[in-house]
Amino acid sequence: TYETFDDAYIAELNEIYHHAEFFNEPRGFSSREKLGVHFKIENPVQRIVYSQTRKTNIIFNFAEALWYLTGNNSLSYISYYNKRMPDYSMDGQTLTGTAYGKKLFHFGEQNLNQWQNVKQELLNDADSKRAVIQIFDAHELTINQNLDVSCTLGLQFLIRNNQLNMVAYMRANDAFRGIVSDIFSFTFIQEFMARELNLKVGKYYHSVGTMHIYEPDNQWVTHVLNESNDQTFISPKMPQGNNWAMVHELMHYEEKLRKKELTMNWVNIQHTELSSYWQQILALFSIYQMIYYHEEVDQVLFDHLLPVYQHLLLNRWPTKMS
Ligand code: 5HM
Repeated sequence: TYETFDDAYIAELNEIYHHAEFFNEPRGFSSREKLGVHFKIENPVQRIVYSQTRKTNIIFNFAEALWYLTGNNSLSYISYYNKRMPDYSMDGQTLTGTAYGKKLFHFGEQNLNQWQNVKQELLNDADSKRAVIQIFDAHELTINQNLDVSCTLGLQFLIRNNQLNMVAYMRANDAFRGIVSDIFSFTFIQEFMARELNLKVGKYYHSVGTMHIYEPDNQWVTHVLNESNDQTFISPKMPQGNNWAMVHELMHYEEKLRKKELTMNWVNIQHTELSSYWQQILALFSIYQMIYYHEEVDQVLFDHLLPVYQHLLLNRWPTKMS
């Protein structure tokens, strides 16, 4: 049990690195692993990894979580935020396994909206143990040379003591890289569902078949583990209630920013209908447009970010933010 994801990340990384059970080469990639890893996070709203050497990309984290919530599987969207994504695409247009949003809102041939189904299940029976969103699809193993097989099997929501708990089940999780964005996104989804159902956010449980570290990351991993990290930050809570209108408006601006059809300063952002929690994310996307298109970062916009986001941007892009 850990209080925050930051605590869990360092402890579990240390455990896999120093006490691996197996050294092997799945699909030819040397790695060390532990099987059947489970842990609990008491406060899933605190979902950011602060390590100075790991250098969390908070903008990618939000972009990916929102990619899931919009049901989108487009490669052009997500590769704008992460240059490595095209490596996993079979057709150069979409992602099949990693695009969990498509699974959440348009699962399989029947195009099932699992979000609505799970929400309805929880409204019908608050004690339900059936509120599962399925992600891995048996079809994925039938595709020859599949580059992108979902690592996540499913997400289970459980209301207990009026709190929304969630269990994420993964067949495989990269304990150094993938986990940073996976737990960010899954706990974001948990919080989003909790706010929508007007419940408190409960605990988050992470359950993984194989948790591993790839050998080329070993040196970087040791730097992260040797770092003394005594900085603590608080990340903000999502507003209570239904946040869908906020997401739709935010993503309307996101698309224009990404395609460079619009630029936004702090005054423009304040004039949107977004509440301050969502304005902060829009400000991050606006700053990312400046980073991506090699423009000078707007200092006024940066100055209006929450301290936690300022810290993460300074740590990740020190020369851009000065
Ligand atoms: O050979 P395999 O399909 O398991 O390779 C996928 C790799 O990406 C694994 O190391 C898996 O743990 C990592 N991964 C992750 O950690 C992949 C995805 C995409 O679904 C993810 N987290 N979300």
